[in-house]
Amino acid sequence: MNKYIFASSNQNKLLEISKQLSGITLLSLLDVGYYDEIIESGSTLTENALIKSNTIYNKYSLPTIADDTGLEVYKLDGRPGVFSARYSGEQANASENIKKVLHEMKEVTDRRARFKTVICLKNNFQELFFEGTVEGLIANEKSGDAGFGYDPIFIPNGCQKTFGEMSLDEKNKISHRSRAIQKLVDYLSI
Ligand code: ITT
Repeated sequence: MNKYIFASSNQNKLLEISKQLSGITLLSLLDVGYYDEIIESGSTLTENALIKSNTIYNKYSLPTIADDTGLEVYKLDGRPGVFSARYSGEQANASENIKKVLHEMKEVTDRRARFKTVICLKNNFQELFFEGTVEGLIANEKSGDAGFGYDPIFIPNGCQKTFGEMSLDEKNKISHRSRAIQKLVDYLSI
């Protein structure tokens, strides 16, 4: 009964949330044999999280959890935000996206930014959303190769190093995603 699908093709996300969600059976898209791309056509993180969870729920009729995350840089008016995955182009990879942010931030002294995660839980009677954020700064250059995505350029407030220089456990103690997932854990009482 306690089976949920995690509607993400990002294995790093799965790795990050697995421990916190050890009270349920979490199936990945690989586990259920879903290999198609889900088009994230929403204009907000919430809309995209809903698109992902609806797509998978409608196919498998199992409770589904989806995650949409963005990096919001204050001086870039909240960009890359909902466009984080394809910031430097449709097929962009993490290092190209990082390069673009660092370039845009070259002369900028106010380096405040935050990560935001919206988790959507979709089951047969409801859609619920759980949000988590972490505030920090954009580093002057990349540092560390742990984590994924924009981790090497994000220094959370109160820390002297980037997420890219942290172990999984260190990142999970303070991350946007772990905060959002904790709200889900509390809701599910698991
Ligand atoms: P799914 O949609 O399949 O879940 P995705 O990697 O496309 O996987 P998002 O759309 O939520 O997920 O991610 C938007 C971008 O933000 C993408 O480039 C990620 O690499 C990056 N990102 C997401 N979470 C991150 C995190 O915790 N640390 C650093 N970068 C992150």
